[in-house]
Amino acid sequence: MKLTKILGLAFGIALGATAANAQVTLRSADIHPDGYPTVDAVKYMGELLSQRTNGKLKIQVMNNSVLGQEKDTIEQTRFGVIDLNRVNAAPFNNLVPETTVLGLPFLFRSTEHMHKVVDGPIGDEILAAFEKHGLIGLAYYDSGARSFYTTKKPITKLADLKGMKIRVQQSDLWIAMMQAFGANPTPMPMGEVYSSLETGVVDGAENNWPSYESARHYEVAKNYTLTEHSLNPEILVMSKISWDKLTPEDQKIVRQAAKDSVVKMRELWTAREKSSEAKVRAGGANVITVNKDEFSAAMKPVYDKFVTDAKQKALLEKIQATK
Ligand code: GTR
Repeated sequence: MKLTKILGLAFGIALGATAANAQVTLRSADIHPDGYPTVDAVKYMGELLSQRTNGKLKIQVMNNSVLGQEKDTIEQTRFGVIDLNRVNAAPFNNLVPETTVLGLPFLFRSTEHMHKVVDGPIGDEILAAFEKHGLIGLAYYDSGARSFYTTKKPITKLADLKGMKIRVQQSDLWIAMMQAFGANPTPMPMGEVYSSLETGVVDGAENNWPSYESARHYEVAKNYTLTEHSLNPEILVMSKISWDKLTPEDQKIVRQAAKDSVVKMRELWTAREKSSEAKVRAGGANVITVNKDEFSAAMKPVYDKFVTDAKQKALLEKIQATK
């Protein structure tokens, strides 16, 4: 073998060793169990990242709440202890007020409408608002429509919610929304909901089909009322501290892989909504349809409280005008 070839080989191995040393595994938090669409979408993003960086960047999804409940993991992500985090928009509301608009009750006319908004300039603007809070907004994932479920008294009309103790996510918007529905809001992390339903700390909660099913809430709260009051999406964020350690080229790859995982997520989500619905129906859930107009008519105080200045009003109009 020629000397240059031998040197070349040695150099290649040396380079390989350097690349191996520079390997980064990003830890990603999620409260959901194995197989939940958000968990699998971030795993898929990890595969894309690994392919596109020749194994330099990888993702380890630490789901099942092993890193804590959402509010806590958001803080840890801001401090760079957790690199990536997939959380619903609601627990971000108080930290990043720009996210609040996405959860407004009966705002989106359909999933397509929500996609149009988050996939366009409004979605980008809201993602950009994370940066000043130590987070990089990467992508929106579907979360379906949220509906109420109760342990004892079924909700068949708005008046049934009067005085009911309903668990909500830890967000001022969600507290105000429950009050406008006439209910008594009890904010708490998702991990406490099952036992709170079981022991009567709350009379009900609200969530999409997949979470109602995967968290087994349908076992203890059998009445599922299709109010479909919010299409609040999930948001995938990265710690700005972790982000700043990446080269600009790798940052671009991360952003693109996150965007590409959205396509996968939407497929997974559509399938899971159907299978979860089938599972809870088979499990004995009492699914109730209601006159949604009556529920949405009660939401004016929420809009009055959260859409106050000219900027927010203009944003709301832009969302409503999105075809
Ligand atoms: C789920 C969402 C979670 C969490 C949960 C909740 O739909 O995926 O991120 O926010 O709802 O109600 O706490």
